[in-house]
This record gives sequence, structure tokens and C-alpha cells, in this order.
Amino acid sequence: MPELNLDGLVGPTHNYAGLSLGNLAATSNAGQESAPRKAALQGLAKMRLLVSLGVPQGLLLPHRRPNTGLLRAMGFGGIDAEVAAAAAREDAPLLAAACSASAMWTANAATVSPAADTADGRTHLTVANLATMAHRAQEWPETLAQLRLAFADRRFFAVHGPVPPAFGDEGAANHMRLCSGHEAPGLEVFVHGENRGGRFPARQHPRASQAVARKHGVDMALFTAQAARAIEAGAFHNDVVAVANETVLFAHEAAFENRTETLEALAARVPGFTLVEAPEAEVPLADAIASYVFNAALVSLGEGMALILPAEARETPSVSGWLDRVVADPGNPIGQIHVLDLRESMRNGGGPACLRLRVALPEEAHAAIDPRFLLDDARLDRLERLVERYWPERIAPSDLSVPQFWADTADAHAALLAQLGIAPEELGLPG
Ligand code: SUG
Repeated sequence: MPELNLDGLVGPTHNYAGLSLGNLAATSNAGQESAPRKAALQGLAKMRLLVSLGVPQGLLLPHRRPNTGLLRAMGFGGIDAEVAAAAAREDAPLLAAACSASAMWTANAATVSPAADTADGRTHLTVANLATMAHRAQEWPETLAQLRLAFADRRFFAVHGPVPPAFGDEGAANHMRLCSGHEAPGLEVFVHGENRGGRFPARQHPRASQAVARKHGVDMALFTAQAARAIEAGAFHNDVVAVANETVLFAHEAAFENRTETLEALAARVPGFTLVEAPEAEVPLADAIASYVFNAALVSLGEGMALILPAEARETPSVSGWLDRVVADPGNPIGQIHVLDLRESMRNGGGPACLRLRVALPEEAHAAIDPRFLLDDARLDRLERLVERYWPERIAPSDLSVPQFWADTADAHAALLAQLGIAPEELGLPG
């Protein structure tokens, strides 16, 4: 059984607020107009491609935004229109945080350890605390509610609350798994950051990674550091410079602080380990990060693997030339390349890999997932129509405090839940 991909549906408040220091795409697009409808349709087209490739596909839902609870907890009071106006006047970045659609990047929703890796033989999921960035730290309670609903069957799944916020955890974006096949036991690779004295924060604390492995009962683990140089160059998560699937690691030469040691450990512990690495001399780190080539989704098909790339990877000459060279090698593991336009998400630093949470599952566990989170073409058609009807075409920063915008996004969210047959109370939301 290939693994399930749970993509985040882009929410109706998708906007460019430049909230993530160290995420160069997001900070350089701060203040631009966004196109939420187009963003959500681009994401749905990605999900449709995966369905057409025969990969099980599901979704996680956008969170209810604006998060008035956050604004009220920060001291803004009155009716919603007063809260919005005062927040816009006194703390525009906080208002933007409360409006952020950042839950769309579900690689940061949780860390997943498949059943074959864990002590009790269940699939374990730990929701990520996302403690480093204010706009992302508000996500975990609603994400946890969705995971508890989707993976409610305790015979197969254990869903854990977050690691304490003293230790930043950004979920699967800093976690890889190497294995002979998705149902076989794997080596789980936890990549943390350390960037003392750097300009940009390291968002994954090593103790958070260790805690997740402990909670999941994972013995076969490797802990390694992201290169501080990569963080400084804008790789705010490991998945900006590396992705793994089965025995294959697809990565940039500058991904790990201790490259040689890390690669030797992988070669020693993963039978058939295959490295597809871009040398710095051929693909400069800046090009790798700007193009998001390593934020590709590398997925197993019935036969071979497909690499799902953002269009930017083919538009960057050094990257595209290297890719051509890789696939021309008859021994290379990548059988197909698919190129997607995900520009709306990309402009906030979110590529194909950021938009999905991978859950490798045995067949009977797959059947136990709440089917309301699973997708097929008919469901995708209905979601597209819903997005076309309810998602705003454009958002400028000044729209975030407009009462009609708040009302419209609430309607959009309610219509989505109704279409999926999920009651707000099931997610712990007021009705
Ligand atoms: O956390 N961008 C996200 C992008 C997350 C990408 N995820 C992975 N690499 N897995 C982030 O930096 C930008 C929002 C803004 O600035 O408005 C943002 O949150």
C-alpha cells in the first residue's frame, strides 16, 4: 500500500504578511496581494494529480480564521468589527497572524511514525507545537482536533498532544524515513536546527525531536543537525533541502551540518541506500532554495517513483540542468517527473512537500480513517466548486480588518464543513 498524503486545503484567508523570519520567499513577498481562490485551486490540482497517479490522497482542513480568540486573548475587545479595527491600528502583524492560512502546510502539522517502526505496532502522530512563530503557534489545537477525528480508531492510531513549547517542533518537515518499502520497518531521521548567533531562527529543537521519537516508541532513529549555513541561506526546514522516499535520499550537498557522518550512518543502516545529491558546484545552495527543487514530493508508485516538482525548479537553469542529468542516468530511481504551478503557496515559502503530510499505513489501518478526510475525483470536483464560489479572488493587506471579509471567510469555512459533513463541535469549534 503506498502511503497516504494528507494535503492542506488552502484557506480563504491566504495572504502575504511576511510573518516568517528566515523564510525568504515569505518575507520578500510581504504586503503583496494574494489570490486565495487560485491558491486553493492550485492545491486541489496537486491532490488530483496524486489521485490520478494512484496515490491515496486525503486532506486536512483550513482552520477557522480570523482567530478572534487570539486577538481577544491579546486584549482586543468589543464586537468583532471593533476587535478588527483596533488590532489593525495597534498591531497589524498580530492581526495578520490571526488571519494566517498557514495550516495549509501540513508537513508542519505533525510527525508521523508508521506502525512498523513503533514499539506498540500502532501508527503514532504527534501534533507539532510550531512554537517558534506566533502565527503558527496557534495551529496545534485545531490540528490536533482534526487528527483525533481522522485517526480516532485507537486499535491502529495513537495521536499525541504537542511537545512543550519550550522546545520548538515543526513536525514532519524535519523528519524523514528510509525503508525498503512503506510497510517495512524504517530508519527515522530527525533533523534539528542549531543556529547560534545566526540571523534566522532554528525552528526544530533537538530535544523536541528526541521527545517525539520517545513518545512514538521509535528505536531505529538517527538524530542529525541541519547545516547552520543552510538555515542562514533560507532553508528554515530540512524539507527545503532534502526529501527521502523508501531507500532514496534526494538532497543538496549542504543539507546537513555533519554531511559525511550522516551519509555514512545512512549507508550503514539502510540496506540499498541510494543518494541523489546535488553538488554545490553544480547547483548553488541559493538556487536550490529559491527553486524548492528539494521540496519536491517523492512518491512511490506501483512501479518506481515520481518526483512532483514546483514549476520554479524547471525555471532555474542550474537546477533544471542537474535534474536532466539525474534522470538521464539509467540507474536513477526517479521514473516520472511532474511539474506543478503552486505559485501562490510558493510565494509564502510552501512547495509540494510542505503542502502534504505523509502517513504510511497498513491496509486495515487505512480502512479505519474517517472517510470524510479522504478524497477521490468526485469529492475534488465538489471542493473545486465550493472554492470557486466562496474563496475570495484577491486579498490585500488592508482587507484583513474589513468586517465583510471576516463574515465572508466565516461563511466559506462553514460551507466547507457542511460539504464534508463535519460539525464544528467535532473539531471543538463553536457552532
Ligand atoms: O512556516 N510560511 C510557512 C511555510 C511553511 C513551509 N513548510 C515546510 N517547509 N514544510 C512557514 O514559514 C508565511 C506566512 C506569511 O508570512 O504570511 C509562512 O508561514
